[in-house]
Amino acid sequence: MSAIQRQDPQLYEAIVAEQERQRTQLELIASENYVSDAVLEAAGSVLTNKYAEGLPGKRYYGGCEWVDVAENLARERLKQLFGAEHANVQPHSGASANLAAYLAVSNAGDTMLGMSLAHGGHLTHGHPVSASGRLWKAVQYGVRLEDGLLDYDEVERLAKEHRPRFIVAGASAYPRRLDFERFGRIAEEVGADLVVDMAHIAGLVAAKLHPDPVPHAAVVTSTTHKTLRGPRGGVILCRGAYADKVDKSVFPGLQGGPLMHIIAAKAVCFGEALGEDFCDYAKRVVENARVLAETLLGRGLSLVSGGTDTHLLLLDLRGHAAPGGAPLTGKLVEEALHRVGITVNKNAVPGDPQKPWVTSGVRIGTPALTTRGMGVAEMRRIGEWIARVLERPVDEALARDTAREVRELAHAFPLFSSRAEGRSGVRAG
Ligand code: DSN
Repeated sequence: MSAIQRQDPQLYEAIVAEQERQRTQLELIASENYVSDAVLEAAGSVLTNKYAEGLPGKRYYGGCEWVDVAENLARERLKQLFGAEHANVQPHSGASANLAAYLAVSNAGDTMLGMSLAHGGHLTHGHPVSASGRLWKAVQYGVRLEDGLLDYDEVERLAKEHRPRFIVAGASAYPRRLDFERFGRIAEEVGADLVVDMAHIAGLVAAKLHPDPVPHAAVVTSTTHKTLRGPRGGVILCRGAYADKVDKSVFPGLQGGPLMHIIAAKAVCFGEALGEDFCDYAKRVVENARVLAETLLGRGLSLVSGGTDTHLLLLDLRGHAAPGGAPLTGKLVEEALHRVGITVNKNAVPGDPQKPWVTSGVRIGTPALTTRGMGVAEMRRIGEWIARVLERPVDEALARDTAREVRELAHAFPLFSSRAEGRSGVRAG
C-alpha cells in the first residue's frame, strides 16, 4: 500500500482516477506529454525539501552542495541542447519565464510587440488580462485572415510605427514554422530586442526539425513539459550579455526559492533530449501530425493555414453546422470528443466570431500519443473517429461504438507499469 493511500485515501483516489483517465483515453492536447519514469522519480524526490535561493555556488542557504550538482547538470545540459551561452533553469513556469525575460530587456511601461492570443499567440505575449498587457504597453500582431499565415510585413510595419523595446515571437496555436531570422532582422531594424517563446516547439528545435531561435534572439524562453517531454516548468536561455539581468529578474525579481526537485527532473529531461532516441521521437511527432492533418483534410474538414509543419493542427469549424442548424463550436466538439475518450481543447481560430469560452476551433497535437508509441496507422484511425464524431456530435450510438474502439486502441498501447503504486509511469514507445 502506498503512503498516500494509507494517509490520504481521498487524494489517492483522485490520483489513481487521473492515472486511469490517462491510461484509457487518447491525449491529443498539443501542450501535453507523458514523462519518463526517471523524470517522475526526480520530480518526486527528496530535493523538494531544500531551500536554495540564489545560484549554484552562491546560495542564501547552507547545505546546497547536492542541489548545486542537480542545477549545474540542468544548466549545462540545457546549454548544450540548444547551443546557448547562458541558461537559467529556475522559472516555475513558462509564464514566469516570459515575465523574467521581459524584465531583463525592458522596464515596465515600455512598449512591447507580441502575437495576439486570438491569432495563436499567448496570454503572456501582451494580452490585456495578463501582467504582460497590464504592465507594458502592448501592441499585437497576428496572421493574415485569408491564409492563416503569420504576417511578417505587418510585424515590420507595427515595429516601425511603435518602436517597441522588445518583440516577442512564439505561439501556442500556430501550426507553421516561425521565421526567427526575419523576426531578428525586424527587431534589429527598430533597435528592439527579440524575445522568443519556443515553449511549444522546443522539442522540435532540439531535434533540428524547426528553425532555431537562439542565434537570432537576445532571450529565449520555454516550458519543459510540451514537446520537450519533461516536468512542468520553465527555462530561459540568453546571450552572455543578458545573463546577469536574466538571473536577477528570476531571483530576486520574481521568485523566491527554486523548486529543486523540478530542476532535477529538468536535468533528467535535458539528458533524455540529448540522447539518440529523441530526434527519432520528434520526427515521429511531426509525421503523425502531418498524417492526422491529411486524414482530416481528406474528410473535407478545414485546417487553419491548410495543414501543419509542426506537432499541432488547428481545426476550423466555421461552415459546419451542429444538429439544429446552429454553428458547430469548439466547445461542442471538445465535449463530443471527450465523451468518446479523445481529449482535445477548444481554441479560437483567427477571426473567430465566437467567444473564447466557445470558439470555432479545436487544437489537436501529437506529442503525447507519439510518446505512447502510436504511429501513422493509429493517426489515420483517430482522424476518422474525429471526423465522424464531428459529423454526428450528439449521436449516442456512434459515441458508444467510437468510445469502445478508442478504449481498445488505448489498451493496445499501455502507458503505466504500476497502477497500484499510484505514481509510476512507463512509456511503451
Ligand atoms: N497553456 C499552454 C498551451 O496549452 O498551449 C500554453 O501556455
